Amino acid sequence: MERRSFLSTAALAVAAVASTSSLHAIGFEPVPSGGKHEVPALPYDFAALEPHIDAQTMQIHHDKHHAAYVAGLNKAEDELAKARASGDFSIVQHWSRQAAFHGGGHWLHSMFWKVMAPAGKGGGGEPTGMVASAINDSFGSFDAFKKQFSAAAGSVEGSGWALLHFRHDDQRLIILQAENQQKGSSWGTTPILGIDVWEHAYYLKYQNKRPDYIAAWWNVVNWSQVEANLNSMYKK
Ligand code: MN3
Repeated sequence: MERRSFLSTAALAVAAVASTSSLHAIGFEPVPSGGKHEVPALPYDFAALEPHIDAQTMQIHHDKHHAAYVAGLNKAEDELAKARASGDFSIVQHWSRQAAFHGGGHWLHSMFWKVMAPAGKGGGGEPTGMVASAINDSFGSFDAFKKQFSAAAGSVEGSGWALLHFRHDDQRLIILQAENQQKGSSWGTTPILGIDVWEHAYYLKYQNKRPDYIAAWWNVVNWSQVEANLNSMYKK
């Protein structure tokens, strides 16, 4: 549990109030004690999100990009363990940054796969119940939320994410950007929904038309999973 708690804190920068079980619920796969991080299986086929996200993009994104973040996180943690063993911390800054970048990538992609589902079969539409209430409370309306989130996604400079976070201290929802996999995030918040706007997430199908990809992505948002993610935030 100590290792798991450390990993949660270091890689995810979540508030102490978020329990390990709640992190697991939103995509974080705890590693066995002493084990390595692993790429989680997609909960659907590569082609399941067609026509909104094409199969080739999904395959490369999951099997190559996500796998590289997992490898990078494992590498960074190995190197930090070596540094502790040798007492040589001369490049601890490098590996700390690598742990944040690759750890952020691993965690965000693990969430990303789960908050999507085939259009019309769990994906798309509008949230109901507690998610609809939380969005209305925090943004005024679903339409206002959707516009702000789309604008945030469209305006990420370079590679990154738009993320809907649960803020633990006042239990409100906020929208933040994350450049790369980690920069621009805040403290005491946990993402419960996010869209990857790295070019690798859309370029094969949409080329430079990021707004078209964002508009299509709403058709595959799995609001039931977002509700599960939000619900897990309230459990201590
Ligand atoms: Mn990506």
